[in-house]
Amino acid sequence: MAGSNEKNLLNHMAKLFLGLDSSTQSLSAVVIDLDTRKVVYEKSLNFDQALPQHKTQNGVLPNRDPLVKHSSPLLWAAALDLLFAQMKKDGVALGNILAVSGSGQQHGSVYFNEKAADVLLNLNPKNSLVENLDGIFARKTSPIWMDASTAKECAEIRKKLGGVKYTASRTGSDTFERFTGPQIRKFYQTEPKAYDKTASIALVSSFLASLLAGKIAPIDFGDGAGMNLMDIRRKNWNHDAMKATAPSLAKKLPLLAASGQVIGPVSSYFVTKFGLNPEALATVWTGDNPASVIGLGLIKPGQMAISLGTSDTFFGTMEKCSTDESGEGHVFGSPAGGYLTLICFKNGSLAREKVRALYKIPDWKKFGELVSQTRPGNDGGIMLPWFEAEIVPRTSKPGIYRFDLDEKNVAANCRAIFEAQMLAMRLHSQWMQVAPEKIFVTGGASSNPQLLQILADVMNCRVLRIEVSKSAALGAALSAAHGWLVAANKNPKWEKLVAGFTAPVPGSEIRPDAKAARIYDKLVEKYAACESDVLDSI
Ligand code: XUL
Repeated sequence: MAGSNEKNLLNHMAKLFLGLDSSTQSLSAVVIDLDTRKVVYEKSLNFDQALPQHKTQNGVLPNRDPLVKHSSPLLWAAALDLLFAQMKKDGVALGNILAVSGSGQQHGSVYFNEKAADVLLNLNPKNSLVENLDGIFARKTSPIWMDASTAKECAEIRKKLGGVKYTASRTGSDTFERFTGPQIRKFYQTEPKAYDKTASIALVSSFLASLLAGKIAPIDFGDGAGMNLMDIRRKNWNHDAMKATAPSLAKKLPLLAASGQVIGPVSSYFVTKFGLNPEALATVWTGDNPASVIGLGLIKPGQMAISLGTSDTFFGTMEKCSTDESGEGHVFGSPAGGYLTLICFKNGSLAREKVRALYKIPDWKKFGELVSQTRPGNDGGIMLPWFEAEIVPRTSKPGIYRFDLDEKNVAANCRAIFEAQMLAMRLHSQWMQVAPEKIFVTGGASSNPQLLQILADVMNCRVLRIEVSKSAALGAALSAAHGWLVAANKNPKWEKLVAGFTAPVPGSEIRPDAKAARIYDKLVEKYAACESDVLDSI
């Protein structure tokens, strides 16, 4: 428990808000006290460990096709039950929670049949969520953001919409394999009968919001923009995109709404079973990246952050909607209004972990020490660490490529993977045209000072660590508070709301080294040439 602040939990006047985050590998909860501006509780539950009966590996169901990555909506529902039970056991004052919001891994989709609405309305607290939800899905599993099996559907939709530039300017992004529209098209083409039986399509975020609200929840403008189906400027479902994707889609998509908007009181399932207040509000959820923008306090345009998580993402707040003509980056709606810009690299932590495992390095401290034994620029050694099909640059063929880099040199390979990841980030973020004076960094690998120095040097920018291990769940809790204040006509200001929750770690600032920065100015060109060579040859 953060700070073991029992007083806050027991204080009956406390204004508590719950934020949940259903990520690729875990479900997390953060409870905040708005008056004391403190996180009073946080907990994470790892899917593979807590729910082994669902047979996931790192949150993904095994599949013979390396491009297919699905997970299970029942796993996410079971995790929700388990986490609420844990919060009750830990003495969280669930009766004092005024509103709940959440975030989910983006793009993943859930397919309800016509029974779902009724079942959601009548969730029986005597049974588990898994038992309650039996028979409400038109598709058993959910394609998630790691899926790369829809290249054909992407090409078809892009063509119908008039090419990369038009698709991006209309929906915020070019078509991407993991985006929900191409995934829906594949489902419609490969399982037309099951598609016909689909009454409503949810994202991971809106699926879990539906359980909490006891009714089909809206999709928000942040997560909705990750579907290639929403008009990014008008923030409504785009007719041409729906038509290019699958028939009768307009009937199957829920409403669009702002995240944090009140859906209604929480379902009585959670009141009876776990002691939530019957007046607590269920609100609209968003994607994990939009929620992190709030959790990290990136409210002002131009504020940028890097999250070193399962995927590495580079994102920030943008005033006007400006899309990437080359089609690599994305624009999503921001929960704080306006827009957020993002690029996503699939080979983040999992790739770093693979290198660590490959060279049998016992822990990240040792990994960092090995990096210190090498020089910035790695004497020209470069690695392309595409352990999984990569999103940026786009390739459906996994592979590890080394240039002027000896496979047996352990220390050089440790430096090489992180240098490659940061060089890719620098190269592929040029379209954003942002020149931040500082970058906030978060996520598991951000506790490693050697890696942060590489980041500062490659980006030639000051780097500050924000120690919010659960930035998405915190952002969701703040979103719940925002929604509750709006509903109470309190006219909340985002800047005031996030203040105090998200200060950078004191003394964590890392400054770029001018000499190293010059080395990377050159190396980025070699890195770009290596990328092009490999992409041309595979
Ligand atoms: C963003 C993306 C990932 C997931 C990870 O577009 O696909 O960052 O949201 O959960």
